[in-house]
Amino acid sequence: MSEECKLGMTRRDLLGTGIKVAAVGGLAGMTGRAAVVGGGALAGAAALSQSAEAAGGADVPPGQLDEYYGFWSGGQSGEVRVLGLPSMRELTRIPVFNRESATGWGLTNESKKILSEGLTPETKAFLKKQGMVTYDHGDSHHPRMSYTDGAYDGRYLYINDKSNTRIARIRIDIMKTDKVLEIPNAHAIHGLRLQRYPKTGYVFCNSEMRIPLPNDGRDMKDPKKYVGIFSAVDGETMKMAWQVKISGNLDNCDADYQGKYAISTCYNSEEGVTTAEMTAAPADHVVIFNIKAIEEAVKAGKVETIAGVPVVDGRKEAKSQFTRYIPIASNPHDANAAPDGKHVIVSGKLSPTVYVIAWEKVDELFAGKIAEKEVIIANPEIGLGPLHTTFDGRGNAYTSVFLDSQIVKWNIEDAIKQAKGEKVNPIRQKLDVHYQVGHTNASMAETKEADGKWLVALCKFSKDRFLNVGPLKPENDQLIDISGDEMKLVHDGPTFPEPHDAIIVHKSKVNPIEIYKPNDPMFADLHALAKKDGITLGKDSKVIRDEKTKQVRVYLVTHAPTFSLTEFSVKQGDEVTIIVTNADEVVDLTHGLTVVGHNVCFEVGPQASASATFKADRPGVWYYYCQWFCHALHMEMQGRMFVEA
Ligand code: CUK
Ligand code: CUA
Ligand code: CA
Repeated sequence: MSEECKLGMTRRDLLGTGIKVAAVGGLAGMTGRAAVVGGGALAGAAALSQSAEAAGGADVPPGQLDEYYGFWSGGQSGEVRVLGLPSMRELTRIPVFNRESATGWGLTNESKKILSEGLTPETKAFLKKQGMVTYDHGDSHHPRMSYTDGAYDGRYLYINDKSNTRIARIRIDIMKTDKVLEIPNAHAIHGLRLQRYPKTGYVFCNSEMRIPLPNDGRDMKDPKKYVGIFSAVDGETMKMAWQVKISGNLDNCDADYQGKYAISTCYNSEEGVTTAEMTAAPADHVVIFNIKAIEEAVKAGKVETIAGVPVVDGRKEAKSQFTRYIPIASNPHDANAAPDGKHVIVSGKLSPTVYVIAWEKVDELFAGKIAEKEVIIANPEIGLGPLHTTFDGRGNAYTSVFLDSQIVKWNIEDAIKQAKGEKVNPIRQKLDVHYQVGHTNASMAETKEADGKWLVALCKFSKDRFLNVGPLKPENDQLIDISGDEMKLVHDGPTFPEPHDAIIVHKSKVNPIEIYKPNDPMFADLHALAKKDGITLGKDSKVIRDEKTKQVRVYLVTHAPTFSLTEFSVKQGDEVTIIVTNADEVVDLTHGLTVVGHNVCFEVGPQASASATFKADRPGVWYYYCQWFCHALHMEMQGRMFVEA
């Protein structure tokens, strides 16, 4: 490493070294462009200040930082997006269940390992037959950040994949996915929420579809024999903790602030398999899970073990101490725990109402003192198609109403008073959104530190709000200022399909590092490999070829703007692994490795290591280059691989 490349030196400093300032102009243009994405390009200072006024403080002028992070589900894109709020500028994307070209997610050996090691043996065998090591896509819905005592602790973000029955964990310190787990015995993980107290703790996830257990060809035509499953995963180890068999299916879920209960909604108590069957009954239910009772049964070994997971029977007919079934009008959608720690709101969907459930009544229910329906202490009418509810920490709830295309603000205490017969109207305001809103979430509302400043409405359709981009239209994530008495719409944000859900986290909770630690567990395998090869990762460059196995390992080290080896040779038919370590200790000085024509392309951040393996089967000269703008001489950062026939 050169003298100037010391820690603390900025990327801009580095870009200027040994090159005329004019060459840096391109980079200034680049950062300028990035600042506009999603934030609405504003022409001139006058437009800026006018807009800031109209935006009610939502405008974040160039050069200023946002106050909140937004973690957005990427829906069927399978990723997580990170936004700054209130500007709604997109800051980064975190590949999770998808393949990602820029970072090499799903291409590098390290990411392939993360994506495959948590799959069940049956899935691994199935994928192998397809010539794959993991799935190439995911359908992510619910991003949630880890808690300690009901507040965000900034360690992890978890998210589900409905399409392939997985969950994933993202490390907030580096904003990368570090674990992916397939949930056995389940089918399509939809609802995902976290244990809030004492900490996360469990990741609760719902199997949305019911299947025969085991799902091996038996009982296929007999849906009455299918089983619904609720799962708890240990969020630290990302291993299965336990599962509960339930009646009906499960949609969304949440957990309380005391660490006693989880709750899931069910739209298919009918246990039907067609829309007509699933909507036939006038009522469905929510299931409340007694965590302590389940833990005790697991500890005492009073479980069935299915696919290695301890499973208890919480079905209705089992009349167990594990679950209670609360009747709710037909096809409810979400259950959202209020930051007051006392209430959880279930949204009716087909019913125009929401249900207020009191956690302390749930204590009484499990103690056998009251009947199921008595845990519901209010049932205010909200509007047509209530789906999700969020909170401002001042006693108000905000429910997204899909059919009416509105966010409805209402007061929880007034709803309870109304239910007791008092003449009060809990509805505070109905605000039109554009259009057909799904999830809504407010700043810090998933925690006891809900601060009631901003709310997003994730609208499923944008219709006339944006320029036409063909048949596939963007969705519309709208930002609403909820800090005053009245909700004010301040921003329209077009998004690629399909953010189901998002959380808004104060920046004080999110503290990523700037430069990788070379001994990060992410690179442990590569350190071990290098040691076996008798070299030090990140110091030595070497080409090692095993004549017997025809395996080649090429260790490259990068120092802007060069690779430590500018050529190496392999033989046709060799299995080549290229390991790259970025030795630069400069903030934002990312390099990459692309091998032309070989499906190799990945990112290597400062002090990171990464690798990819391929078969060298095409004789000739193949260039490799750094695809990440790293230096004024970035274009020149390249080398040649000779594949000898
Ligand atoms: S679900 Cu998509 S709008 Cu998956 Cu949380 Cu309600
Ligand atoms: Cu290194 Cu571009
Ligand atoms: Ca139903």
